[in-house]
Amino acid sequence: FAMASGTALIYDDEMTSCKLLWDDPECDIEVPERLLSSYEQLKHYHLVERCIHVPVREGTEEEIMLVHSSEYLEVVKSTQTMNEEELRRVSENYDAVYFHPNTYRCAKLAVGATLQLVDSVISGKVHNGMALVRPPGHHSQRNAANGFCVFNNVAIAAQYAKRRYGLQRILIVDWDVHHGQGIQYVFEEDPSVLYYSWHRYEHQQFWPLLRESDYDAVGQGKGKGFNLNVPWNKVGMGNSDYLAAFFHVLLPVAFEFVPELILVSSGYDSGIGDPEGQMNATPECFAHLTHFLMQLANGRVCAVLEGGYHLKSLSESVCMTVKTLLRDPLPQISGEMAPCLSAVESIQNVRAAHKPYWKCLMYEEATPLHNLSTKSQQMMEAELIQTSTHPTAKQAVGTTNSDEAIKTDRFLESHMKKILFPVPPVKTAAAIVSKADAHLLPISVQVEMEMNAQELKTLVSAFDAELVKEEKALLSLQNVLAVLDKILKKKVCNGIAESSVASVSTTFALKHCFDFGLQRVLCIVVGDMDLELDLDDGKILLMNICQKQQTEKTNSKYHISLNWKEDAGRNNFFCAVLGFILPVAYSYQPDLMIIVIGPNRSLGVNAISLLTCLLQGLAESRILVVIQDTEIKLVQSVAKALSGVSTPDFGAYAPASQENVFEIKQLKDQLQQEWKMLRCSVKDWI
Ligand code: Q9C
Ligand code: ZN
Repeated sequence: FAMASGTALIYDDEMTSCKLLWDDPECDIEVPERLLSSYEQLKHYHLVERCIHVPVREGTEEEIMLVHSSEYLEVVKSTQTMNEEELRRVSENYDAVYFHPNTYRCAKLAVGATLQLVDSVISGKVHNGMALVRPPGHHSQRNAANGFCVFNNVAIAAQYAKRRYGLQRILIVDWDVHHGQGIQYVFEEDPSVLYYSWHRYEHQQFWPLLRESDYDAVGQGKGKGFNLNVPWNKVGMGNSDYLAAFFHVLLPVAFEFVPELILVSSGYDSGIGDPEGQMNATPECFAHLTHFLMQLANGRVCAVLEGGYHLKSLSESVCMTVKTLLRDPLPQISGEMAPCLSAVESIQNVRAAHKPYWKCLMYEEATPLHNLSTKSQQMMEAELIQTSTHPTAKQAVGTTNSDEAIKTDRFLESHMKKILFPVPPVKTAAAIVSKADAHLLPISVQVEMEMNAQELKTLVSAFDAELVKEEKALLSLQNVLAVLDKILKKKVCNGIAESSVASVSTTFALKHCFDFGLQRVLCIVVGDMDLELDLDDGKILLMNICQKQQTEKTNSKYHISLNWKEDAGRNNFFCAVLGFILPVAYSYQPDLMIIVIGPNRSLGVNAISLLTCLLQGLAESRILVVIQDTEIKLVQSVAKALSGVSTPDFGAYAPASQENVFEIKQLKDQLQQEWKMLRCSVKDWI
């Protein structure tokens, strides 16, 4: 069967034709330039030409009425012919809304653009895509416009996908900085739509000032457990806070939910420099968020623009999203990887509130924190200042908002130059032992060694004089070196090498990495293998996933041993990957990853592919996979994961065994001081 490929981009100039006609400081940030500058920047990075252009259309009345009342539709329709005076009067009936004579037309196009995207993705014409629309949608309600939103584009799209295609599970991820209360209201009692939103909340002091935006709004009736609110009680949340919320809240629940389609309420007012959000996430953060979502729902991700009011931050973040949808390797995420106390507190609260509804949270301690004393709060804050430097909100002292905005402009200008890198022309290289199997791989490059035999022998004998005499070992080292060399020289992004002596090959490869000048290599070993490595200097972080208890526990913080026995037929390794391996890896920030699959592996093919897929957010996606067994099914599956030709189907979910969960819990407690992204509870802060 042919896998859908390609990324849709939906945009039409006409959606820039509505704008604010009078003075209103509440609404003056929602401008046509939001779309224009995003599209310009996409052109600048040559992303537009790489996407499949899908035309917009108007949403029909019937489609709009999947969410809105006919009375409200008539009100919006009536604004087409109004004069300014009348437009002002209608606008005043709603909170933070303006109407323009073209608003109705634009709002219908915004709905239609969103539905065109959904049609393209579900029909398999494209794999994923983005719709750049105005006006935004997520605040609008059955009978009301609200917060610049007229028709609820994403909510309509979810209803449409259910009706037209019979979808049974849709995930809506709302990463806009505001709570999409409009979406929450539509699906509150609906277990077929899982709604996730994080938002600036500040204990209900931030707009829209609603009690029901807090973490304890979990859904109602049959929909209990299908509404996930992560309220941010402080401004200044950044990359590590957002990633922590993904690792510890959204992703475990989403993997358990098994969505068939993902709609993203893709607002970028949660990004750095935004005047509304006052948060600190840099554009590449959105690449990482997008990448994680692409591992679900067979990669069917539809991103639909909501907010985002700092033009430079908005447009760079839009580009990061589209670039990732196109499957480019990811830029390394910047900043210290440690969520702040307030973020961890919110995360703990949502996890506790959702414990009754999700198996992945069933062993959670049921302690929401709202009753923490001020005293211990203050103690924890003091502790926090010592343990993690966290960007605080920029309180503009003696500066105007526009000074702040220009500062962010300059910051982003140089930041993007630093993080963007030339993308290798080929993504995946492979060196496999039996050439006959090469055609079974979903990739075209079978790597040939560039180094001649003599050079190789010199290199190997410097490493181990005995090895040179062994034909088979030599071939293995050659395989590994050939692929590694291509990765280090950035001719490919990642690769796979078969080796009959994985342990020696890995030691050899690591040495080669440091000779090349790498600072940090994350080495994940699956199976039983003894690697003789010097782990004191922190240049290697060795994580061993094996079945048998490691007898002598090393005391190096750079050696982590995870005992994991995958129960037959159970698909539950993702709780280890999300709750443990990824947080540690993101805390470490490697320059390269080596995954070694040795003998007696305790993980199945699916689990290994999952690991390979999810780790691609790190080290600019540079991964070398060394496989000892010549097991073509495993090689094929890993090659697929690396090249991203298809998102592996991880199968139906089953909860992890109690032993496995406790193993993770224990390791988390033990290691969260060192690897701070592991934090999802504040108990050890007290
Ligand atoms: N004094 C979106 O981002 N601000 N809408 C109201 C009240 C309204 C944001 C301030 C912000 C609406 C799609
Ligand atoms: Zn917003």
